[in-house]
Amino acid sequence: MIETKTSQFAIDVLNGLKETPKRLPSKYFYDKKGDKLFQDIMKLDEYYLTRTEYSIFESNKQGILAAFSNGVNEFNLIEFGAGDGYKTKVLLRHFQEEGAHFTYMPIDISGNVLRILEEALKDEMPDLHVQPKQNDYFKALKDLQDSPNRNVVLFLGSNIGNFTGDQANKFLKELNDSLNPGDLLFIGFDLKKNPDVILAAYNDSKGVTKEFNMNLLDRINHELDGHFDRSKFLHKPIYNPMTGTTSSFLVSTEKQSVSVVDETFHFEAWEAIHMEISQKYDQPMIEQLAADSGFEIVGGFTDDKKYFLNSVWRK
Ligand code: AVJ
Repeated sequence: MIETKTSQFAIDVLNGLKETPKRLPSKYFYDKKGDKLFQDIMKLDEYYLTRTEYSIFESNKQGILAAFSNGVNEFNLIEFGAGDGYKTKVLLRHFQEEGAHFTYMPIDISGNVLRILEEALKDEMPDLHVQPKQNDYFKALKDLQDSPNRNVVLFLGSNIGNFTGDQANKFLKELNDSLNPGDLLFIGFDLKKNPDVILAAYNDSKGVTKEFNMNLLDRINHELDGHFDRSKFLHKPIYNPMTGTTSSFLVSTEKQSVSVVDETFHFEAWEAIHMEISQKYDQPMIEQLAADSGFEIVGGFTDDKKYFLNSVWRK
């Protein structure tokens, strides 16, 4: 399908390529092929994030339920960007076994993802109360401000890491505005660690992450009548231990012109396109983020190696 010049995807891609330095928004990685590639990334030996967060849930499911249900009879468990629910199911299963009163509300922009998840849950946990919401995250939350139950928002997988500091602040402030006092945010942070471990997660030996980045060029070619030749770009991730930012770039190996929709973009040899950031955090950064957005940190769960942290925030 060729989209029109006025689709949000077209606007964001054209604007990004006009900027200096050039950039492409990583949120567009996730088309059908991109979803599949991210599933593959999560299974890579080098990609420790998913496995680590899963193990945190396995080891702390009792403590996590205690944090969520503390002082209330019933809660809404709202997940931003639920995906296939692989990690969340550990919690859902445990909460059910413990007889907790809650409704699971996965939110996603993609109705497709939600339908697949709902079917799987019906099969695996027939007694679970599931209320999927196909909506913008904040619009879905606004409806829940009238709920008598505590809202507990899950924002897992270090998805916050794709935001710049300013974007994360804005997002968390808006989230805080959409909650009631006493509501909780359960948020996953990938922590600063040995830079070699971090870099390997974004520069895997099988080249799946490279494919994940290159796929956006293919998507632009298919959907926006683009003419990127991926053999003329290198995938280059870097990690800055000072700032905790992993950045990934596609670097043009030669001087070239690439047309997209009806515009032409010039690349100098070795000019880079900024593709994605994956922010790594330390304790002071997390405390700052919580304070700036009006939350109080009331708990946290980590793994033995302190690779990842699931932090519990209260409005
Ligand atoms: C989905 C944002 C958590 O940044 O680690 C994985 C996406 N990018 N490999 C991450 C991603 C390259 C991932 N998040």
